[in-house]
Amino acid sequence: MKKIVVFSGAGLSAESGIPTFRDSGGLWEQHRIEDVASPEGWERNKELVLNFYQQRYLKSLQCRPNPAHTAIAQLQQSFEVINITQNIDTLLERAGAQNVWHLHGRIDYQKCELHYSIPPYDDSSFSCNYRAQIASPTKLGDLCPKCGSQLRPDVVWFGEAVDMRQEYLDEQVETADIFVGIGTSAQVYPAAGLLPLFGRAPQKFFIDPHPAYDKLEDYEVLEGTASEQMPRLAAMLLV
Ligand code: BJW
Repeated sequence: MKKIVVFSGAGLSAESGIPTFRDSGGLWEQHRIEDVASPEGWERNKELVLNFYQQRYLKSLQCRPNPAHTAIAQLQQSFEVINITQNIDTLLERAGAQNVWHLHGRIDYQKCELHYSIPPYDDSSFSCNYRAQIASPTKLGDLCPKCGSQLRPDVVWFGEAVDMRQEYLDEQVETADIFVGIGTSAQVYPAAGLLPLFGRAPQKFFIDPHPAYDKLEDYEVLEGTASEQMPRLAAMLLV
């Protein structure tokens, strides 16, 4: 089976009703990154941060996978499909995608606020490794059952380590037959650093209505929204 690696950003879920970050009207126009997406913001005002993620958790429950998520899952009929996503929503999984690696965490998990990690990200590198799926949003006063510290959303804020699992990612880079980048401004590192690595894949596509990634010379750029272009691409690949 040929292998397709799909690297996604917020644009993949935009048409499901989940706002992007940097588009006009995006999340970072309405919230200060240093208040809601940094360890310093968390130390200053945990309730504000928890409210921000509570709203996003509840919103994500109302949203449904769009035709792009479904098309990506359908590719599994004929390909090995690896999803590497920057998104914290679980719409790919809800569409039926089986291999999904969340670089920036998951909205439906919580972890201990002491869950700081440094490479190589094995259990020994965590001060407290408590992490669990949630059925309701984390609130101030919800404490870690292991160490008694405040619980927080299982997401990666600026200045925090991204779990890159280098060996796993290197393997995907080396073995990808087809690479699809979709709905990302490619501004946030180290995630965006994967794009040049996947430039080695024999066939490459990039889907975005306003592609901002600046090394697209040898990509087939499908300019348009995820739900327009991804089903078309999947139909073409599945023939
Ligand atoms: C559509 C569409 C439709 C719209 N269809 N498409 C190297 C150089 C410079 C800086 C750095 C560097 N390396 C690290 C840094 C610092 C920093 C960074 O990258 N800063 C840059 C902004 C300059 N990175 C970090 O701090 C990272 N950590 C780190 O480096 O740690 C080092 C360390 C090592 C060891 C020990 C300790 C520390 C962490 C980054 C964490 C990012 N977190 C966030 C929040 C996650 C939780 C949450 O969701 O709240 O992740 S920020 C936000 O940006 C979120 C996203 O995953 C990420 C990427 O955004 P994305 O997905 O690209 O969205 P947008 O909005 O930017 O773009 C949307 C795109 O969709 C656009 O192109 C639209 O056109 C398109 N679109 N509608 C298809 N319908």
